[in-house]
Amino acid sequence: MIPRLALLALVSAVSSVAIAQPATPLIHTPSGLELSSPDHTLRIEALRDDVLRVRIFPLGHPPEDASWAVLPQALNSRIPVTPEPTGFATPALRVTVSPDLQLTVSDLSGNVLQQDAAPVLWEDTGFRVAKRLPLNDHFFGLGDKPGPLDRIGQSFVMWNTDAFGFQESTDPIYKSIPWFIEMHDGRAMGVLFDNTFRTSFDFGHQRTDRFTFSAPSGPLVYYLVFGPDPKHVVETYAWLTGPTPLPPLWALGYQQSRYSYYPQTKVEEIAARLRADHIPSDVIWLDIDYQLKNRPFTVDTQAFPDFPGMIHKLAAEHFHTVVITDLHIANLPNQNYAPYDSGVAGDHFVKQNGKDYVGPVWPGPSVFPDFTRKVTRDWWGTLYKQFTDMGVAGFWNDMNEPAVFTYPSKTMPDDVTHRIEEPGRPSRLAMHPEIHNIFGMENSRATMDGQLALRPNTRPFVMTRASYAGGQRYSTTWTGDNSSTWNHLRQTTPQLLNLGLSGFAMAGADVGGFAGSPSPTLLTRWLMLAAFQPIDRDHAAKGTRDHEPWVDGPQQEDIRRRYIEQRYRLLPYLYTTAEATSHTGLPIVRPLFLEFPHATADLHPLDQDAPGEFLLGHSLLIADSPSPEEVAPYEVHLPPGLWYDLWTGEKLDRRLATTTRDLEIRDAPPPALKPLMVTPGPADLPIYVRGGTILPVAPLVQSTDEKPSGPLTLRVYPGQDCEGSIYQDDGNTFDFRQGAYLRQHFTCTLAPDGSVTVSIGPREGSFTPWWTQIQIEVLGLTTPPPKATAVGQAMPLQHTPLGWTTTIPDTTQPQTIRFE
Ligand code: NBV
Repeated sequence: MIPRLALLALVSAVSSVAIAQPATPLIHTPSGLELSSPDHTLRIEALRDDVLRVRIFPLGHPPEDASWAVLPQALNSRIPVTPEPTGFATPALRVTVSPDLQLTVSDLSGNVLQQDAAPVLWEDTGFRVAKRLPLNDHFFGLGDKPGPLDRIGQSFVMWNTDAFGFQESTDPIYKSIPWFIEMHDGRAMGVLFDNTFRTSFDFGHQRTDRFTFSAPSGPLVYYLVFGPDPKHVVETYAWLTGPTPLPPLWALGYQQSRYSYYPQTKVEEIAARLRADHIPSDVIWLDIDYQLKNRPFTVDTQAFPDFPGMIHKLAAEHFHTVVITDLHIANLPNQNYAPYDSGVAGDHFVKQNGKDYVGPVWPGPSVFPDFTRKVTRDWWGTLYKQFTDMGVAGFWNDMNEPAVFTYPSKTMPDDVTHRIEEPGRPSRLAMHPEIHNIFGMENSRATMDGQLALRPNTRPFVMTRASYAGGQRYSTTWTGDNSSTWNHLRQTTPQLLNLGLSGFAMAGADVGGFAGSPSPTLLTRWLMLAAFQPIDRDHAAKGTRDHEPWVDGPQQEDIRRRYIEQRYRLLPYLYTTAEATSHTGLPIVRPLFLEFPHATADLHPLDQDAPGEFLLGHSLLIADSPSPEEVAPYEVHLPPGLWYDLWTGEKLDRRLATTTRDLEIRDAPPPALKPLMVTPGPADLPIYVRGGTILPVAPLVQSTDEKPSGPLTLRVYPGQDCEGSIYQDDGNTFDFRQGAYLRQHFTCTLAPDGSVTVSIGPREGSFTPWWTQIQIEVLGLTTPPPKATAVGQAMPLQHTPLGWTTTIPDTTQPQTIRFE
């Protein structure tokens, strides 16, 4: 057998000969090139220095220049390139092509970033792209597909599927996000394969020396997004497809759901108990049983005799209500069912053989809106009026793969036709296999746009189950019908991390598990962990045991409450992170490699050693056990640098005489860091704060409607590049766009004499926050500071369990406070 390395060398030698040959028909274009073989044309365009669009199409038949995923401004962006004999260069990349249309992309230092392994394989209407897979390659992304964080060695299919009871090995599940990040030696390259058909991905599963992506039909178009920093790749993906917008603040609160809280008295009882038990909470969810016979946009008035009154009462108790609105409209001609009647009047349903396609779902025989038409989306949006008028706060789009109770396909037949009628793209008919994977995304888009039309100055909250690349623009999401098992608790981490890398920053997994009944300890640990995930929503299937925080008695409830309270105290940090996400596209929860791509000696992603760990924003590291079902010692792999224990304030120096910057110099790989051994008790979850963080913390509230009473605390963890910031606004409207927000930046410096100076920067924006005082709490000081001074005045100092603190009035002006 030829060893793999030798094989790679051989393949590389063969194709470099091919690349060296002059590519006669090569045409240089202002922003790229075009090259034709006897039957196909390769067209490459540089959209930016670091973004290429690659298309290959049958000679003379360029594909439609349109995308459901990529924003028009990105699609139309071009930069001038420098022509070269066998390709071109941008200020970041060098592209070389061979006469058989193979492609090599390098950085300007000559590092090959990606290289075709073979010419494109064409078969009937389909094709396969094959790229070389060097050793030590790692792959991330593809949304919430289950399994380990790193996709290496696996293959996947994109076909949105109602996957009740999915397991780690189940594929496909609900979403299709054909976007992945290849990490090699700490360098990142992203690929968006923008084809909506049933595409396939193989990351060294069939052949260890190749990764491939293929489609049975549709255009061969993909975008290459160069880092080398993985954060830059994720940010650029947001440039291509849009970032997750700023959610309403309440969406970051604790959310209580079940299939189904029913009847009205039960809903009111749950809300009352949450308040009586002082479980901070913001949202109550209503599943399909609030409707009459499962018909979307109806209310079962027997079970809910005063639905609007209930919504108002919940709002008065500071609960936002989210209701489910599935997309299948009951097929009820002549029965005064308005969604059906108005849908038929506007010809809004998808067709089969020229007639409305009818398929069975929850309401029985149902028809399905044609969401690829703008007029249909606009009509769908109007259906929400009765609920928005009542004050329903958010909407839940389930079953939109679309799920249909026909077996074995569990979806619409392939001969269902959709009409694409979309501003900015050619109108035409499309068969279901082309539309299937974007159907759920377009459903959520219609819901979101509908909210914006009905309540133009309220930030919409939509949650969808199915989606496609770019769907984060329209909706938050969750991972569907998971199970109440320890494995599924563990699965939430890689699923939410990969979703975040794939654009969906606002995501959650059913807390406690949907199918089955969690044991008391499983539910407790799930509520503990989910307190640090973007969406914290407890949800359960019909017939399972109760899931609410109080169900297993006061001891368990106390632990659960403590973690939810911690989330609420950290809301200023969480909200500031979410607001940054809405500009940068960086996820709220992050794998370690995203912040520390060079943390290991051989540059493998640190996450591989630490499967229970993730970062919440830039500064907090959650280190759950890889086997949370037992109280047993495990290793915590802290990235290099200084870290502090969130709970005790203990300082952990992981510097080993190097700085993070040193570590990024590839010639000087860091020595392996020794992991920490921890054995947390059943009520403990290790969390660490990155040295150099200023963490904004609020007094506890019972809901985000409540104004915190007391000072804003700035918890200062001295370290390198010490800084922090806070963003605040009314939490609900778009007034921030007119300047009604507050943004403030903080820094700190640690002098060689041990004194710490904290600077509060100028305020940006016109929003008046809840605090009038700022408490500054400094951790990690080895000797107690004799005094604190602000504006030359001595301030009273206090010792807290975590460090030393002083409180100053918030003058709204920049201030400097010294602990010396
Ligand atoms: O609407 C009922 C459920 C819902 O609770 C769940 O979250 C969805 O994923 N829905 C699926 C339909 C039925 C599931 C058995």
